[in-house]
Amino acid sequence: MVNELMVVGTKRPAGHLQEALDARLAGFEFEEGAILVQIPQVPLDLLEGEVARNRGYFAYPPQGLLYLSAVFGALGVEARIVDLNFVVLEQGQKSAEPRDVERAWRDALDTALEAYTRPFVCVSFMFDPTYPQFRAVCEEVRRRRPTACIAAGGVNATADAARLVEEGLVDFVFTNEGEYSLERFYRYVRGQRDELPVNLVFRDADGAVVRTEEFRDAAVDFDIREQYDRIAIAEYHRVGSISNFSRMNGIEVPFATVLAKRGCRAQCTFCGVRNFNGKGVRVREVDGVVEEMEHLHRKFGIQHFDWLDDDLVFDRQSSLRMFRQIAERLPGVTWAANNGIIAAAITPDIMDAMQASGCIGFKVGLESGNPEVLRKVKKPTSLDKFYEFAVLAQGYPKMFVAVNFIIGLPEERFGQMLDSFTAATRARLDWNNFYLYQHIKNTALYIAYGGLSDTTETIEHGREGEGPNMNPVRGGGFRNYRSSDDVRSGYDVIELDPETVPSRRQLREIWFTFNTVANFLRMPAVTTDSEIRLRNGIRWMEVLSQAYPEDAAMACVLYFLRRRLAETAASELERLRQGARARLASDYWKARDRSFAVSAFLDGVVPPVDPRLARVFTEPQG
Ligand code: B12
Ligand code: SF4
Repeated sequence: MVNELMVVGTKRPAGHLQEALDARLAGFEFEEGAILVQIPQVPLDLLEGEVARNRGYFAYPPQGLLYLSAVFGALGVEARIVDLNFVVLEQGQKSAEPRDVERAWRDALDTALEAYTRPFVCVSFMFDPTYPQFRAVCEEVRRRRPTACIAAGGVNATADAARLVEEGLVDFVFTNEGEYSLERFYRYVRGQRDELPVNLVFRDADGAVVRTEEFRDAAVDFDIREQYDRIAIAEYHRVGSISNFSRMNGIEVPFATVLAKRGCRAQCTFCGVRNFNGKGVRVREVDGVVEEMEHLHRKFGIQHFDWLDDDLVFDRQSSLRMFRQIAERLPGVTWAANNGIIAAAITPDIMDAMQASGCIGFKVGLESGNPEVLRKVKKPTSLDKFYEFAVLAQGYPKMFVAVNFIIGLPEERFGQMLDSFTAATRARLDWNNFYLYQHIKNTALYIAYGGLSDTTETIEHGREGEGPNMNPVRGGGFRNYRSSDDVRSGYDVIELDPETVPSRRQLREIWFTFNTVANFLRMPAVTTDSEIRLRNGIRWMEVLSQAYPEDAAMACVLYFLRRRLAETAASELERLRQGARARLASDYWKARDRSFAVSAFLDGVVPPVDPRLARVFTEPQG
């Protein structure tokens, strides 16, 4: 493996930029030590102790920071990683009182800051909704170490770079991937190179935001094995999960993430990968990837991996080689691909190799069941290819397959959304994620429809969830639901004009109906003949139900599935049934039950689907 960073020629910069940079750098110290910070991913006032104890929040190891810390290592600068998300989740399990949680992360940050007088503080900022946490962390650093240089990087820092420096939250933003940019930055700071750093955004002496040249095609083969010593990698499973897949595997199973490729062959208009990572896909050496996994397995007891790749099976031959090496060198480990695989690229030999190497499940993105929408968003698949894949997947019931749909894309009509519902019920994959479209900065759709951003929503704050990534009512869970006259709900959504572009409030109800029918009333596990599928369905629903302790539909289906498997003692079944009944007692769930009759599951009956909706899909037989 190599840590060698590729160097490109850059024209000698115009004098102003260089002067501005030199003036900005003056007074900062970059050699004493670097503190690399992952910010809390959950808004502190919404952190729930029970969910934290159930490990229902995402606990992703800060993979980007491990890569950066490898660069600091190569540069000879001491670096420490502070994962404030880990700190917050750990504290949330003990006491989720906002005051206690806040004190915990501030203490952890202050302890790291105390180790240096003028550290170089690098803060990762991945998601727009975490801006309040990002801001609070930057302000705390400024307060404690006013002369420290603060830099931000990450997908959202890249998209919002000008704002962050204008607000004075940070001194520099490093856009795009950080390894090469950091190395170039240090060479400049150390006077080893005349050329300006790349991908750097800052303010000049007049307060104007300036940028250095953009570069997006850097090397990807880094050896980050030693960097895992800087985080409590063996402990992440104790504070949260990385996906419903990791939870299905058992919440006591230590997990880690791994990245084999950067970029994606496609360029979907709602996705920022191309703008962030650049064109094409850069593939790591297979040996390096598998050695990293072996290291994690042997040294830290990691048993389960999740890929962070955007295009995991790009380069069929190297993918096959990688899966085969994993099967050979890491027998018994499991893995999942929560970030999704391009369905059209999955061939039978890839499926075989995936299964043999320990894959327990993965997602694929179809996004829409409407051909016009698919073309418009430039999704690299056709409906025919998707259905071909869906048939293939039926032959591999051990791997739990979920498919992603987006509803509410700009200008998407209700009739087109119905096509997605039809595709979901026809494909009969194990689970369907219906996401409400959210504007993501730095994507082709955002650029085209920028003005829409204030009408869109953010997802539910870092809580693990496969279906309700958007709960009908946020913050208060299912407690504060109010029906309203101008929005159709339940099966009445089918009466909407197919040509209409639904409002955001209407979309929530469409989401609820699609989700309830496709994932609960007609979940394939409810009718499947395959025992493995039934067992997987139970595991999936069990872990989902822990992350959504108030959801009555989940509890009713779970009861039904356990009864179907006929392995649960009568007393335990009765306990489940009573639990579901208790969830159904709220006004919210009473209203929902009147629409969808989910409580029929508790009598051992699969609820019928209203014929108005049933006519858009074919009811599964048997
Ligand atoms: C893991 C992951 C998640 C995890 C959370 C990760 C975490 N930290 O907690 C979960 C599953 C929770 C998640 C959720 C979502 N995600 Co996500 N996720 C990812 C994923 C797959 C991997 C991230 C990663 O680790 N990458 C690998 C490391 C090496 O890269 P990195 O973190 O970007 O770090 C590099 C650079 O950014 C930079 N860098 C980072 N910080 C800093 C700091 C400094 C100072 C410097 C110099 C450099 C630097 O250098 C690093 C090394 O090159 C990415 C896709 C991808 N492959 O990156 C999507 C991605 C980040 N997610 C995305 C999206 C859309 C979402 C969701 C909205 C999806 C949804 N509909 O639910 C939600 C939003 C969650 C929220 N809170 O709002 C988008 C982009 C979002 C954006 N802001 O533009 C991405 C890019 C996927 C995509 N295809 O579009 N996600
Ligand atoms: S296939 Fe997935 S990762 Fe690739 S561009 Fe489309 S949405 Fe993004």
